[in-house]
Amino acid sequence: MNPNQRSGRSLARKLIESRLVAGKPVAGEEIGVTADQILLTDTNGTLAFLQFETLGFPRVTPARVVTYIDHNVYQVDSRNSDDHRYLQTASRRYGAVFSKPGNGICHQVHLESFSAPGQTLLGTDSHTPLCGAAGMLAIGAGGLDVAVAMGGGPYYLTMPQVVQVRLTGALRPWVTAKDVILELLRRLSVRGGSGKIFEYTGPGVATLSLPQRMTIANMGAELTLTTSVFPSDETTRDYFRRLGREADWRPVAPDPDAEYDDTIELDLGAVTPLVALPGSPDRVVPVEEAAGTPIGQVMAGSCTNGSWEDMWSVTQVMRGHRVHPSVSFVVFPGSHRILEVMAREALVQDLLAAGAVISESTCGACPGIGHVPASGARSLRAFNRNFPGRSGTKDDQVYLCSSVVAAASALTGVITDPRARPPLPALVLPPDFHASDAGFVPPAGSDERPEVVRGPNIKDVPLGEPVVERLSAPVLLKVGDKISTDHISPGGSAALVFRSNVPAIAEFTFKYVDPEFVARAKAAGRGIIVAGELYGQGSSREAAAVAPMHLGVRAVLAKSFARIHRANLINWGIVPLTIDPDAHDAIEQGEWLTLEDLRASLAATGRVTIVSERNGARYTAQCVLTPRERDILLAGGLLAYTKGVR
Ligand code: MIC
Ligand code: SF4
Repeated sequence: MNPNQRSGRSLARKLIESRLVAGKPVAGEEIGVTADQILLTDTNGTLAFLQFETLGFPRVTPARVVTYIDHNVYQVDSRNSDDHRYLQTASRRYGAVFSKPGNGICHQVHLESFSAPGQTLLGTDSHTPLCGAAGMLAIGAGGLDVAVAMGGGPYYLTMPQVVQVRLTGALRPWVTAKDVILELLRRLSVRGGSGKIFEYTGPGVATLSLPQRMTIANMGAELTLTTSVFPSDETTRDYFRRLGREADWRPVAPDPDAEYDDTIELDLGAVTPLVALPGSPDRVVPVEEAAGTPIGQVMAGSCTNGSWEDMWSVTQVMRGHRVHPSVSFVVFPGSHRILEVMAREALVQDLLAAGAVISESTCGACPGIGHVPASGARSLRAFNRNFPGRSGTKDDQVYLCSSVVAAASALTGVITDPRARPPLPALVLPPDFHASDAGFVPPAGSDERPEVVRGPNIKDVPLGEPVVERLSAPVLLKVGDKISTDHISPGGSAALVFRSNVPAIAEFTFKYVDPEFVARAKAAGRGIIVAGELYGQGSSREAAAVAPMHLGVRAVLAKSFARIHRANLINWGIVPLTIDPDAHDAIEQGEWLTLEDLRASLAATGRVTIVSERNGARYTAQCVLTPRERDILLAGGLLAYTKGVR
């Protein structure tokens, strides 16, 4: 081989290099990429748009920005509606398409209506990687990072390792794409994808439909992956044709001799139906082990399993049968388009006849909005997350599974292995997914200046404080491993309604972990949190950083951090310090710690000395920052930094 010839490039690398504006694409180094497309939701997106305005941008720069009203759709009073009206008027004014409530869940709708192989997508939601199923580089981020990208700035991230997941074989009857991603969670745990992109390769890829790829790419978020990517091939093209968007399709693929940082082999034919036990998406067992467990509630849909294919397979199982008397069975189609096609193809009537409740196309029960389980009841969900309390019930027991396990169990009232049933008929795709586009509102022209309406629920965006030279503060809370953003800032309608109102949402901080936390933080004025591995896993919600910041939290000492949450902490001026397990064991809740020479240490080596006021013990903590991150953090976060340099 010619020694100057470069080795083949992975698809992920090609996508990154095509939009690279800063840094070198070497794993572990900071890079900046531009976003061709942006998606915003009605939870994190509200703060993101407020921040976009605070930063003073005149109009969005990327060619396609879409605001989705999909999470906070059930309104019990005017507060969500206030936020929706703000988002609708801000979208119109600043150049974003607006997707109305009920038009569908952002990821599903975005894939159907806007995804474009070869382009980049940044979203205010952690499941943005779903569009990686169509050959996009699709990444979830916190609201401030998205606000900057909306103004045309780069999105900065650490160049991930690119791991190929080599698929062979084909799925057997009753085994689904959901079982594939649950199998990866079983093998690798929720930490397994940290700092990585999974690129799916091998002959098994061609056996997976586009919706199956969507499920896998979507739920890669639960592995803490930066994103997942599939090639765009003839299967993708066929789906785009049915969507009426073949013109947006183009092939993208890795080079045949592409090099990867690592390889995972996965035989699709060896995967079996799986269930995640309550508490974490990686507590995965074969369905046989959970079979027979009584359940009071079954849910199918969400951004993970809300596709046409999921709805079709659920209907095949339900047709001609009745939901078990002790079960409440609710179906959340991923988009209005899917619901419209379900009506056209006569799926709706079969589901209704079986006793299923068909919800509006929204996130609904997934982040705890509506259909909250009774206390002590078990809920089986073809969704993606089951962090404690997320359903809206304290001490909830949420199991995760595929759509067909959900449907089979809805009929029996217990978790059921569907493999005893005759196989489903072969999937029939409708000839086209043509549907009304009445759910989209286009932006105003750039020469128009329509009014932006802020209702009383919209409060000012707070500003972080510069990092102090010497931080002396109590440990407000000590927690263990895998604390998710659902633990820090819970879902549920009571809390989610305050995403544009930081003082109000701060009252919910760590509600299910320690109901006294907020009072303790307020009394102390300043404080520190001590945590274990993967602190802040899960969602991209900024509330999990900005609310603690509002309550005086100035540093988090953790064994490790999840990517998006670490970025959110820096963007809000909270110092994310890594400590070793011995320090975690030794430090006690309630004791005072002093972080000596904090500013100077962050500016120099990133090595910070911590002294226990209780017993004089000294620990070393580490905060490895890029120069950009360091300047932002020291200034008190991105808004404070931007104000300072203007
Ligand atoms: C989630 O699934 O946890 C959410 C609700 O969609 C969040 C977004 C949010 O909390 O605003 C996410 O995934 O990022
Ligand atoms: Fe909505 Fe649930 Fe998907 Fe989050 S995971 S975007 S709450 S459906």
